Amino acid sequence: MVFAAWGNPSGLLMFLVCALVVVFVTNVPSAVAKSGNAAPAAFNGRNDVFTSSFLVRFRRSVDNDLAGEVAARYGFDNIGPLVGGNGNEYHFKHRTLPHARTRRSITHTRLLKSHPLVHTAVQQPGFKRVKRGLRPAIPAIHGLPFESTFGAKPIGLEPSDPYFPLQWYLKNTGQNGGKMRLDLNVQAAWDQGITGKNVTTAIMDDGVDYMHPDLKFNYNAEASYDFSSNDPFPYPRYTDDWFNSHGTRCAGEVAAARDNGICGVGVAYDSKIAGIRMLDQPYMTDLIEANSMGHEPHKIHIYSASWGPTDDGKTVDGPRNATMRAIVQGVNEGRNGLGNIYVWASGDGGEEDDCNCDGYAASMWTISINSAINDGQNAHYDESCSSTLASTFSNGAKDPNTGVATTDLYGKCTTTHSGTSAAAPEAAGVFALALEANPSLTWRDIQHLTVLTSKRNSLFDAKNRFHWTMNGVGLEFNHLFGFGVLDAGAMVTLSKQWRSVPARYHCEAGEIVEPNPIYTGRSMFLEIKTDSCKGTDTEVNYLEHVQAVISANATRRGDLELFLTSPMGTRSMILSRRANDDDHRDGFTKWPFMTTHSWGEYPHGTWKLEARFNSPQPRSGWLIEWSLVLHGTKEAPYRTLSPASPHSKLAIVKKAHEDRKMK
Ligand SMILES: *[C@@H]1O[C@H](CO)[C@@H](O)[C@H](O)[C@H]1NC(C)=O
Ligand SMILES: *[C@@H]1O[C@H](CO)[C@@H](O)[C@H](O)[C@H]1NC(C)=O
Ligand SMILES: *[C@@H]1O[C@H](CO)[C@@H](O)[C@H](O)[C@H]1NC(C)=O
Ligand SMILES: [Ca+2]
Ligand SMILES: [Ca+2]
Repeated sequence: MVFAAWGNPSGLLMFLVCALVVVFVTNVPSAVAKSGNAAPAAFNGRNDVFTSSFLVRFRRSVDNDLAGEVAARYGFDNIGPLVGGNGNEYHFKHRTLPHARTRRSITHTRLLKSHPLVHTAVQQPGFKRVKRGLRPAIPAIHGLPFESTFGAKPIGLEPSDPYFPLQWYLKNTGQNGGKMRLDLNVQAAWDQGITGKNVTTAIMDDGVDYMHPDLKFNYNAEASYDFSSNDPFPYPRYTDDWFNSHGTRCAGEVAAARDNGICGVGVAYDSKIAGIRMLDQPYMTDLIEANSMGHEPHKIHIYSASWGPTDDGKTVDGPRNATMRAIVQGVNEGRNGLGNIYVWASGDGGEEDDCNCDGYAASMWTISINSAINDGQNAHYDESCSSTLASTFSNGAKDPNTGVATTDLYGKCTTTHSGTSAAAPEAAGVFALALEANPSLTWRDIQHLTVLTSKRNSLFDAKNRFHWTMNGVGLEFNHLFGFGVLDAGAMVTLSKQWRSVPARYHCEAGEIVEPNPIYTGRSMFLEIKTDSCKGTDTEVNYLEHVQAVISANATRRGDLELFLTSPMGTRSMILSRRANDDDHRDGFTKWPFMTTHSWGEYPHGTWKLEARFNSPQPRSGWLIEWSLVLHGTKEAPYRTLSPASPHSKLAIVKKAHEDRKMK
């Protein structure tokens, strides 16, 4: 057994970046999450190219005009300041360099650096970010009958919109072979008069058809922007295969209008949507991602993303420097200090992929959402991972036309939206309802509310691999679905009486920096014994997220599996087999594997890490480094809340917390 050395893990293994190797220093916000100390990720993917975009860092803060003059002198356009750059950092784009080339342009970098005000200039790598979901179908012309009942929205009455009966994810009556009452339980929220008023969700995607008659009155133009073509109009680019319908479909799920005789309704049909167009360009850059995620953080409450690194089951990629900084800033300072809510689609790589290898989905600062279909199974394209917090719905089981019914390009409606793409915006809509019910909820309150009010309902693993399991404080979780399906009614009810949870701390609980070999046929175990920083400023007694930051390599990375077991006995699969991942060189470098499964648990004691190969072939590898980071509170959360029923999750966790204190 190897026990952890105490102390600071930094500085031990900072090393070269080669191809997909990721130098990912764990991102640990300070106690009250105020200082935004993003320890950034630095990595270049093997397939990266170099774009015509440059990050220019000035020696001092400069205004936009001065930056523009400097840009113009060397043949660049000044795209504008970088979010989080304090007026020192600007995004320049060269006027004639090609979109993408395989080599850096030293000449252009040197030119920029020759200016006395310029400190550094970094040509931006371009990388791939893909929309989740299947290729869009061009909608048929639908001639659905409907009777309009304009006017008041009396309690208990269903929306009259023609597609509402098809929106089984809002109200499942068993239509199309679905399971009755397996839905988001939105009517129970609407019946409390909560419909998303005064809440804005940004759809970070390929644009939004903001002239769509079912969206235009809920469009928040002031909070919208087009970062793909640098103008205030995030309208989707036309293609004849409707490739750019993704954002419009996602927008309708959140905020399509009610009782107007058009399409269906959004989960939060009185809320606003902002369009942030940032996909649909030759290459993604860190600067575009960063500016998108940090756009108007006081006007935008929720950011919804249904895209990410390629779901090929072999990519290990995540947010890069500027993007990481923008997310941390959004969480710490956005919404006037309450923190922006980032909702993330967990991924469509199916069982071949693991969303813990997607640094956006696996981040503690995003809420990663998986999907279920209308009879309670997971969808075949769902990825699983221990960082998923909860689930919503994607398509129907049998009929491809029973996807998510929502708005489509050019004023149309669709019934075929699907993928975890379709799931994330539903969650954004539910969170918009919670924020109307209680506008002072913080980003962490939303996560706690999600854990406490999501339901197992009738969700199950179609292949019977992952079962519902109780964690150490009685919370049921499933590796596929997180804590279950969102329940809008329950979330709104609990939001109303919610008091913000106590301050959050991060405790560096221990680390093992010593290579340990792993061989086929035999599990390798490591242990870290921790008092979770007892008696220090960062004592954690009630867990939220847990990160195992790991460096490892293997003769075949995809055959490596990792499990983390908490002192209370909860076993999280933090890395599953990825059949397509044949990497034998890069391994993982300080990769922050995250689990939500120990939520609410007491972290003192021994944490076990198990590494093994899942392969009939002989494999070998090294677990090079493991550090354990615990996030949570010193004080018990939920103390002021009174559970509605002794069987509620809130009651169960509160009792578990009280019972432990008695001991
Ligand atoms: C990202 O940040 C790290 C650490 O601060 C730095 O070493 C690296 O060069 C940065 N990468 C880029 C592309 O700026
Ligand atoms: C709506 O939200 C804004 C800021 O997000 C706030 O200033 C305003 O008071 C809110 N209005 C209502 C009616 O709640
Ligand atoms: C894997 O890590 C071990 C231990 O650090 C090292 O000796 C070995 O060279 C690494 N293998 C590869 C392929 O990088
Ligand atoms: Ca409508
Ligand atoms: Ca993935």
